[in-house]
Amino acid sequence: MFNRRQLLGVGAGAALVSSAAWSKTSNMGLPEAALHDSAQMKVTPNPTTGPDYNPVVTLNGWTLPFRMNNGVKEFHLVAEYVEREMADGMTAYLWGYNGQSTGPTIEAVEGDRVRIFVTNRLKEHTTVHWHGMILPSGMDGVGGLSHPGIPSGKTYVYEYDLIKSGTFMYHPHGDEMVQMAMGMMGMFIVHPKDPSFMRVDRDFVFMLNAFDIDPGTYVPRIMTMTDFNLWCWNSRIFPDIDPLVISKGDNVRVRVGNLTMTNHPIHMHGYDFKVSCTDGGWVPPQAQWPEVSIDIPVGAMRAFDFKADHLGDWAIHCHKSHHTMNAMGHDIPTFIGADKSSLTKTIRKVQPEYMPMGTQGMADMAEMSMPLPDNTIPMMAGWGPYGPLEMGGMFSVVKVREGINAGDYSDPGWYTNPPGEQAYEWTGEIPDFTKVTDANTKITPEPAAMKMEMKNMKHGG
Ligand SMILES: [Cu+2]
Repeated sequence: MFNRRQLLGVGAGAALVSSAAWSKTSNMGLPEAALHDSAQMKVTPNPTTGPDYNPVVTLNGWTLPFRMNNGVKEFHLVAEYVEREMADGMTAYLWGYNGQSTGPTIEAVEGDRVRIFVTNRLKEHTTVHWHGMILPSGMDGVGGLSHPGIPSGKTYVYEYDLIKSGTFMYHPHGDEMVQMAMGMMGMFIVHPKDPSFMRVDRDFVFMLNAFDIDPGTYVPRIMTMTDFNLWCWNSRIFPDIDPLVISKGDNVRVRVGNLTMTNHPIHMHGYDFKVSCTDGGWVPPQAQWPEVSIDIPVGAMRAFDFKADHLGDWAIHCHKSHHTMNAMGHDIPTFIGADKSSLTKTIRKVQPEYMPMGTQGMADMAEMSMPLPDNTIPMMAGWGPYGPLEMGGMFSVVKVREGINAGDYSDPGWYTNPPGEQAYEWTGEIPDFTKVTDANTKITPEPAAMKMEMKNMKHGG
């Protein structure tokens, strides 16, 4: 424990350092705290100062503007309470930065000196940790270790040199469990100083995050550890995650950060791709390895690159199938193969419209619009050109088209498959299926292990 003298000593030292820093930074006052209060994607124009780079595109997000002050790139992050439309019909009361959760993407260039003002508008202290960055220990943002927590209402200044390019994140390291469960996080992209190094035409970025919000409520349950019901990209769920719009022939990068409490194997259809960047930095071209799914570990970032040679609408999603569902209760009994006919008769005596569901699978849940509580969306949602997609959560569509202008990310609609390039129904003769047993009417045989156990019980074993 600290004694009073040590506390005073630390306080006095900190005050000295901050007043020296202040004399360097005060001449322009605080930079404007830019605000973005919707989930509308905002495309960042190319830089007009410093080395050229191709700005990233944040799905359902935006990039925080900066100003130059004597050669230092200055940003202003505001930690605050926000409302996030997670999908049409579902809003959450979260904590975030500059109007939204997830927070804005910060973009800068290798070699930049950045000065990031962090204003705390929460009612408890916070900090910002710059995840993956190589920086001075006192700038690392671990409350109580690197510096005191930023008290409510105060502004702290983080200032350091960006000595390496790559894909990074930021998040609080003060009451971290609560503040991250409430949605405080964002991506930090550092572009290479050499504009031609690892350059791509389209550079998408999103954060994997998760919430547990009961249907009809607005505030996440912060004590949930694994059993979340909303699996998000940038605090957004399918069908309202932006598509990844690409012009045929583009070189494309997708960068993903994971601040959930489990790993997510992100799978993209129609392509193989190469892993180009990890938490630690760029993967040299000769060491890049091909994948069609890339596991994003907890607290990690991965980027993968591909050349968009294949036209079409290609699904991109987490391959844990429960993570492409919305607002799903996980303690629903399984009805596969169950005979609900007598139960249905009983229920229909009091509720004539009752429909038995789930005995042949759960696809019927996506086709029927059932009454829902306010402020939630169905667990399987989204309609495509050929019917329900039966997806939710961590799912979007990569849309590769001919001749999309650089900088245009607007949704081109659904892909029209050329003649002869779509699965079709067989209309010739089909064999007689009457002798084939319907698996769902068969009584499931008791597994051997269960039989053994029952036998043991009978024998008192
Ligand atoms: Cu997942």
